[in-house]
Amino acid sequence: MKSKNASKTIIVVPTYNEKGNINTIYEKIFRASQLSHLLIVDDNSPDGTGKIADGLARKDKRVQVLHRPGKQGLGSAYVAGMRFAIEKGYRNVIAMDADLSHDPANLPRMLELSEKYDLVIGSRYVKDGGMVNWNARRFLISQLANLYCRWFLGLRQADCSGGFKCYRADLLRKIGMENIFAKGYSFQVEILFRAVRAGAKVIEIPIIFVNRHVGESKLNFGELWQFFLTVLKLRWRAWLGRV
Ligand SMILES: Nc1nc2c(ncn2[C@@H]2O[C@H](COP(=O)(O)OP(=O)(O)OP(=O)(O)O)[C@@H](O)[C@H]2O)c(=O)[nH]1
Ligand SMILES: [Mg+2]
Repeated sequence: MKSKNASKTIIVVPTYNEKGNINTIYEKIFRASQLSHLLIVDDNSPDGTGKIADGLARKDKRVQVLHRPGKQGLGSAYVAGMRFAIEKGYRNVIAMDADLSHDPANLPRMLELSEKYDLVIGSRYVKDGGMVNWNARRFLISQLANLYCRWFLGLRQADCSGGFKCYRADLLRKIGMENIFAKGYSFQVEILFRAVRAGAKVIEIPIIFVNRHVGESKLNFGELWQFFLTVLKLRWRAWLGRV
C-alpha cells in the first residue's frame, strides 16, 4: 500500500449478524491496506459476530472491537466509531459495510485522495460506478432517495446515500459528532450534508457495489421513513441556520 496515510487510518465497520462475512472482510481489508487499523462496532449480534471479532482482536493488534449492548442503528454505530477515532488521534476514518458490498481493493485509492480531499466517497452513480445483483426494487428505492435528498438539500454529489467513505478526522471534529441526530441509515445523508455545509472538499470515485451474498439486509420500511424525516429535519435546521 503506497499512501503514507494508511498508518494513521482506522477503518470502522459496524456489524449486526455478520458472522458469515466478518472473517473475509478482515482478510480483504488487511490485504489491501496492511498499515491501517480496524474497529468493529458490534451491537451484541445474536449470531455471535462480536465473539468472532474478539478472536480477531486477540490474534491481531491492528483490530479493536467496540461492544454495545444491543441494536442501536447504523448511524449511532458510526458515531461511536468516529468518536473513538477522534479520541485516539487517527487522521483518517474510513467507513465501510461488513457484508463485502464495499470492496476493500478501493482503500489505497481512497487513502491517496484523502491527502487532498476531506471526504472521499465511493460512488455507485458516477461514470464507471455501479451495482451488481441489485433487484429493480432496490435500485428504484436508492434512485428515489438520492433524487429526493439532492433536490431537497441541494447536494451535488451523485451518490448521497452510500456508506463507503473516507473522512479526514479534522472534518469530523469540525462537524461535531454530538450534532448528529440520525441513528439509522439516514446518517449517511446527514453527515454528507453537514460535511458540505462545513466547507469540505469532496470527491466521488467510482465503486461497484455488490449485493450481499451472505446474511440478511437490515434495511426496512422504518429506515426509509427515517430517511424521509431526516432530510426534512436537515432542511428545516439549515433554514434556521442551525446546521
Ligand atoms: N453495529 C450495528 N451495525 C449495523 C446496524 N444495522 C446495520 N449494521 C451493519 O451496517 C452495515 C450495512 O447494513 P446492511 O444491512 O448491509 O445494509 P445495506 O447494505 O443498505 O443493505 P443490503 O444492500 O441489503 O445489504 C452492515 O455491516 C451491517 O451489519 C446496527 O444497528 N448496528
Ligand atoms: Mg449491505
